[in-house]
Amino acid sequence: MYADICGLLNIQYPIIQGAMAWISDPSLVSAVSEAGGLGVLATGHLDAEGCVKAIKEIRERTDKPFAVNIMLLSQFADEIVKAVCEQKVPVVTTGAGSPGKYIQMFKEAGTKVLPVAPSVAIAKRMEKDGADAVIAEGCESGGHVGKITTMALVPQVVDALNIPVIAAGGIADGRGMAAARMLGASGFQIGTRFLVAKECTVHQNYKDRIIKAKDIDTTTTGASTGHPVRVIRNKLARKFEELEKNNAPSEELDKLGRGALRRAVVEGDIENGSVMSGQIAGLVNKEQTAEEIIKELYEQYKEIMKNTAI
Ligand code: TUI
Repeated sequence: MYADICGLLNIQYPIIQGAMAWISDPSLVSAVSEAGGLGVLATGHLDAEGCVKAIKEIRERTDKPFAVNIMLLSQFADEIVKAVCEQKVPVVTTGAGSPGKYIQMFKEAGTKVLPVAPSVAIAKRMEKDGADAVIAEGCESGGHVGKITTMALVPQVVDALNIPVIAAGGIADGRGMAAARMLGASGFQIGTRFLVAKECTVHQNYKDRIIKAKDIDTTTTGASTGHPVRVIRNKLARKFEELEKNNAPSEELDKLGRGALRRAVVEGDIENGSVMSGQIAGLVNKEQTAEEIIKELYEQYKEIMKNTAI
């Protein structure tokens, strides 16, 4: 059941930094990879040219393996896939759709493919399409989420698949990693905790809001569009809730959402912007370097695993 994710990805720790659009840029990605995890570049806000520039910047900062995330709803997904293959990026993760039609291209480029799957059926399809491992992501995650919790999703995906499973959603410390390991996960994807890394260039207001967050501070908006997104509840989220309660047309919701993530990440407007965050934000309470985060996560995980008895 357990697989060697470190061997598969050529990394030191089985810790994968979750891609966060506008947020996981070369600064964070290279810091995570340099510290022995897998840094993942988000490209949901980039075109192919921006993506290649970011890849080159990562390579100037580290010679360790890293990944590029392809947000499959992006209008630039086709050209980003082409660029990623040309650049011979070692690993891709995908989100918000199925990467099936690109898998052959990735294989030819020698790129490992780790799609996010929010259900057993989707995970099985991804295995059949040739994924190297899947990221089973529960709805505790920040950003675009499925319907099932990590606790329920991970063991069901593990049982249904023969490829390694990486758990995501609700993990921010060694206890979460150990719990996911018990469910059969071979690796751990962590987003919200890395959002407050010192090397993360997100606006300070965004970091401070995550550090201040309590367990019940997130909500999901946009379910009526088919793409529910987990965010910190704020003025924008309340506007979404109001529109959805009144069955507003999806164009109106799209208009409200346009530019909202950039507003929070770049401008620091955490009331009118989209502050995407996982439910575990309540556990994230200090800024540390990516290296400190990884070392602390792994030490805690190792200690728990060593002392685990029935
Ligand atoms: O993709 C994410 N998280 C994201 S993407 C994003 S940008 C965005 N903004 C507004 C609306 C939508 C996206 C912000 N956060 N996580 C991975 C993820 N993938 N979550 C759920 C899925 C997913 C959903 C359906 C993966 C595959 C899938 O397959 C559907 C199918 O039929 O193949």
